[in-house]
Amino acid sequence: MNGSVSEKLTQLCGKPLERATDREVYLALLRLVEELAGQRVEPVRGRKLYYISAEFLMGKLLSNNLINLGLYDQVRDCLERTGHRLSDIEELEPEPSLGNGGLGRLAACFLDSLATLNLPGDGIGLRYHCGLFRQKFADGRQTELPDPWLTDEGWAKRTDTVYPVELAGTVYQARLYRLAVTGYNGGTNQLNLFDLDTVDESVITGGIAMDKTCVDKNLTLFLYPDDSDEAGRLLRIYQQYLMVSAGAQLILAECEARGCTLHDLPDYAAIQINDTHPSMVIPELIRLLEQRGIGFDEAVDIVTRTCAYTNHTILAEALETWPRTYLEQVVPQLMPIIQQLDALARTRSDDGTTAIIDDRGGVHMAHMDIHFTHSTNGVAALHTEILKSSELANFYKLYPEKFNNKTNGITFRRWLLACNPRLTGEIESLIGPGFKQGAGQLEGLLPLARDRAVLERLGGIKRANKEDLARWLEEKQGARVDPAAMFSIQSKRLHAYKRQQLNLLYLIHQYFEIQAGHMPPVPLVSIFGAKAAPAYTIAKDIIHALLTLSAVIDETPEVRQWLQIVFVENYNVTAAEKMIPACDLSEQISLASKEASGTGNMKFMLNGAVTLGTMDGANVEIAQRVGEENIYIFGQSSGQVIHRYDAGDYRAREWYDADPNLRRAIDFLTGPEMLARGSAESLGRLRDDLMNSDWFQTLPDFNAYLVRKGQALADYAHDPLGWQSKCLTNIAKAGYFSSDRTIAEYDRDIWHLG
Ligand code: 26Q
Repeated sequence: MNGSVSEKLTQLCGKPLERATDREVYLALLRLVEELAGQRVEPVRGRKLYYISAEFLMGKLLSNNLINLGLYDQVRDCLERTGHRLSDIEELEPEPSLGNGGLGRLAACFLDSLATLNLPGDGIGLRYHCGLFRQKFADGRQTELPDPWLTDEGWAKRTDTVYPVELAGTVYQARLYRLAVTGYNGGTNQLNLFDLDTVDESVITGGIAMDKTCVDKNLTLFLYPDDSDEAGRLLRIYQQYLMVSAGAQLILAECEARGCTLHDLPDYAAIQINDTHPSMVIPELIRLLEQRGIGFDEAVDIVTRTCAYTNHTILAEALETWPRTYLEQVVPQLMPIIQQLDALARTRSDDGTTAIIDDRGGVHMAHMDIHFTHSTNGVAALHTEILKSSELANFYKLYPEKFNNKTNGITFRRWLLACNPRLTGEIESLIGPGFKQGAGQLEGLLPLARDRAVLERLGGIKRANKEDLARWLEEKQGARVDPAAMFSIQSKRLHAYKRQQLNLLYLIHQYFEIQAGHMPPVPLVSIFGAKAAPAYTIAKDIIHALLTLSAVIDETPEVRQWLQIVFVENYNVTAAEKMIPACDLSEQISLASKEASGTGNMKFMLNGAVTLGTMDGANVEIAQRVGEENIYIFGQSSGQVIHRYDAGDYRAREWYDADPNLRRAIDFLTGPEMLARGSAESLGRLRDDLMNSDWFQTLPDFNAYLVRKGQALADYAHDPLGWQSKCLTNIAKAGYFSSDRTIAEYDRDIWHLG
C-alpha cells in the first residue's frame, strides 16, 4: 500500500480520524479492504472451482479481512492513536448469518482456505435479506425474529449482471452481487450471491411469517423459509432453482469468456455441490448445454466430469426427496431431463433403491448426485465408512471409485488468530509464526507438554478469556458467572441427535447430588448456545427445560454456588468467537453414528479445550490424534448403535425402570420445582419422549456420561497442571483439522485446480 494506513484512512474519511465518527471510520475501512482485496485478484488459468451452497455462514468480515491483508495491527494501533477502538467499530458491522450451522460455516471456512492457498475458487449462493432468525428468550421459551442484515453499505456489491430464470412459467431476473473473499497472505476470490430486485421486506407479516404467495417479493427474504406447509416447501424449490440456474449461467459465461467451447467444460470448471440443496444444477446444466447444441449423452458426460457431491448427513429425514408434482409445478423444464436421468440410472442397476424417481413419485436428489457426478464424499472418516457400509451401500457397490473421504476442517485465521489473540501471541512466542499458514507446525508445542511455566501461562490465558466471556455474558444478558468455575460448553444447533437433553439430565442429576451434600470437585458453569428450527417441537421443549432448570437453580442458593446454567441467547458466529476461547470442557455428545463430522469440536480443541465426547464424527479422529489420556470418551460405539437400530429392540422404558438416577432426573422434569416456573405441556412432552421413545438413545449413555464427566471435573480440580498439559496437547494436535489441509485434499483428489 502506498502511504501509511493512517494517511489512507484519513483520505477515505475525508477528514482527520480524530474528528471522524466510528461509523465514518467503519465505512473508510470497508473501502480500504475493498481496494486492497481488488488488487489481489488474479486472472484464472486452467480449472476454476465453483462451490455452490445454500448457506455461507460468513460471520463478520472486517477483522478477518484486516488479518488476511496483514493490516490488523496497524489499523488497530492507528485507530487507538486517534481515539477509536477497533472492537467498537466491529460492533457496527451486522453479522451475515446466511446459514444454519456446520454446513454453512464449513463453506465459509473453505472460501478462506481457497483464497489463502491461492486456488481459484468462488462461492455461489443466495443473497437472503434475512439470515437465520434472531433468537429471543421470552418466558423461558425461544421466539424467532427476523434478522435483516443488509444495509446500504456492506461487503456484497451489486453488479450489472442479471440472468433470466424461469420459475413456474414466469421469467425472473436474477441479479448478481459479489463479495470479495480475501486469503491470508494470499489471493482474492469472490462469493457470488443472487437476488431479485423485486424482493420486498414489507411482505413479512410478523416474526418470521410472511405472505408466501408472491414469489417475486418473497423469494430470497429468508434462509429456509418455514416449510411446514406446501407453499413453504415449494418456496424452497424456487430458491434452489434460482441459485442453480443463475449459478450455472454464470459458470458457463465465465468459462466461455476464457475460451471454453463447452465440450471442454471440465477443463475449465469444477463444481462442488454442497449437500443436496444445489443438486438441480445437474439437470440445469444439461438443459443449458442442450440449448447450446450439445446432445444429451455428451451433456451428461460433461456434467458428470465437472460436478462432485458432498454428503453432510446420515439422518434419513434430512435427505431431500421432492414430490415430482412439486418439481413439475416449479421447474417443468427440468422434469423431462430428470426422467431421462432416472431412465439412465435404471439401466445401470436393477436395484430399485438406486433409482432417482421412486414408485411413489419421490425425486431423490442425493441419488441424482451420486449417479451423475464423479465424486461423492463424506466429511469425516467414520461418516464416509457408514455411508459406504450402510446408508449408501447400494451405491458404493455400483461406484466404489467415486466414494472418498474429506475430513472437515476450520480456518485457523478466524478460529485462532482473530478470536483468540492471547493464545495466538503465546504460540507465536513459543514456536514462531509459521503455524498461521502451516498448521502442522503446532506440533512443535508438544515438547512443552511438561513445561511448568508454559502450562501456567496457558492457564492464565484461559482464565483471562473466561473473564472476558463472563463480562460479555453479564453485559449481554445479565448472567453473572464465576471465572474460577469450570466452563463446559455445548454450542451447536439444537437437535435431538446432538443430545443437549443428555447434558440436561446430567445437570438435574447434579442438582440432586448437591442438595444431598455430594458436592462436585469444582463449581461448574454449563453454557449452551443453540437455535431450534421453528417447527421442531421437541428441540424447543429441550430449550424450555434448560431455561427453566437454569431459573430453578438460580433460585436455590446452596446449589447455585456449585452449578449454573447459562443459555446464550441468539448463538451465532460472533457469539461463538467469544465462547470458544473461554471453554474448558467441550461437549461433543451426539449419539455415535449420527454426527457426520462436527466442526465445533475442532474449534474448541484448537483453543485448548478438552473434549468430552462420544466416538462419533470427527471426534474419532481427534481421539486418535490426542490419545486417550487427553480426551474424555464415553458411550456406545457407532457399531452398537447401528446394531440396536437394526435389531429394533431399544426400549427407553426399560432403562428408565432400571436406573433410579435416571428415573429421578426424568421425573424431575414434571416435578413441582419445574412446574412452578415452566410449562406442564412442554415439560410433560419431553419427559414422555425420553421415557417412551428416545429415538437417539440418550438413556443408555447416561451413566457413562455421568462417570466420564465426573472424572473430567476431578482431574480439572485436582491436577491443574495436568489439565493444562491436556489442553496443550489438544492445541498441538489440532493442525490436521485446518481447512487448508481439507482444501488441499479436495484439490488433489477431486478438483485439480489451476
Ligand atoms: C433438508 C431438507 C429439507 C429442509 C432442510 C434440509 C437441510 C437443511 C440444512 C438439511 C441439512 C442441513 C444442514 C446440515 C448440516 O449443517 N450438516 C452438518 O454439516 C457439517 C459440515 O460438514 C458437519 O460437521 C455436521 O456434522 C453436519 O451435521
